[in-house]
Amino acid sequence: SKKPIRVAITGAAGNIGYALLFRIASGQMFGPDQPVALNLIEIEPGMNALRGVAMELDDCAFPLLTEIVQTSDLNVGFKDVNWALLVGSVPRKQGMERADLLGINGKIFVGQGKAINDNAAADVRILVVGNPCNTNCLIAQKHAPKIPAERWFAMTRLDENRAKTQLAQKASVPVKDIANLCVWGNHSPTMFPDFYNAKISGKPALDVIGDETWLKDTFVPKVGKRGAEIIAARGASSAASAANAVVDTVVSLTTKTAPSEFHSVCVLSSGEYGVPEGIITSLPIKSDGEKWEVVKGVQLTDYAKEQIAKSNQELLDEREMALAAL
Ligand code: NAX
Repeated sequence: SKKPIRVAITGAAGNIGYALLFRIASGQMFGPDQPVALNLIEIEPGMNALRGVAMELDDCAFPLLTEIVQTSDLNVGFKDVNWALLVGSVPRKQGMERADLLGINGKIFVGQGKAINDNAAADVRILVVGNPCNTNCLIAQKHAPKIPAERWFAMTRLDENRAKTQLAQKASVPVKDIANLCVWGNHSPTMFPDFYNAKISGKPALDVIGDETWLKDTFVPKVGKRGAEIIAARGASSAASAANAVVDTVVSLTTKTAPSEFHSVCVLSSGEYGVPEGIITSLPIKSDGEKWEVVKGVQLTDYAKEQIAKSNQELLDEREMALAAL
């Protein structure tokens, strides 16, 4: 029988954790024949709730779930993990400056980076979800010298999925007919969902929608502010859709991407498309099932380049603030 894939999830007792764990344990992340072991990591105040979540996992009797580890000790939590999903982080509270938030989380992600470096399996891959996810990912990566830089990811797939649905609804087509929707930049309201390269039923989205003003002035801000819209309606932030995007991201990185498709993943930039080097920024990515690469030859309009540059400038500023606060 197959060796289980060991997955660490931080913030496992939180909202996203509650929507995510059951999907991993049921086989939706690594497939119906792949056993999984879950290393659930929480801070001390979350450990009680975590015990409850673990009991529920037990009560699902998932055939693929071989083991559940519950811990607040990072060295235990990241021991031998093949994937680390870093979901927990400290949310921004009223009166907290952006720099404070970057500083607090920066310190947390230094510790997590070191613990992953020292304990994880040789093939570990890391996806950061906890915000500010791009900069948190960069800080952790910088503190894990043993782990190749291409194993670090941050999540913009929820933004991609949101953008696809907005285009599908506008064009009155099923969402499966939308392709090549790359979100560029930071996972923040400055990200740019590139509608110019998006395809609707194989045709350029711009031709099908026929309204560039709507795309620029309604679609882009709608995607950027979708998180806030969900909070206003639900009284809590996106959880099931965020967990779904985590599953989608890992599936996209571990299976072969369809020939002309690509997906949005934040990776360490090495200067592709004129993006500054050394930031974790969202780019169009495809995978052969093992290795991923940045898709080449995507044409960017001047407007797109301007928007992407603004979002990447925000990442440079975040990096500076986070490093200054360490
Ligand atoms: P919750 O507050 O429900 O859960 C977070 C959990 O993390 C809590 O149980 C808390 O005890 C735990 N935690 C905090 N610090 C920790 C640490 N240092 N180590 C381990 N656990 C820790 O938040 P939830 O709704 O689950 O969201 C989690 C994170 O995802 C937030 O930072 C949120 O901003 C971010 N999001 C990122 C998205 C993305 O697309 N990249 C979208 C959804 C979400 O907003």
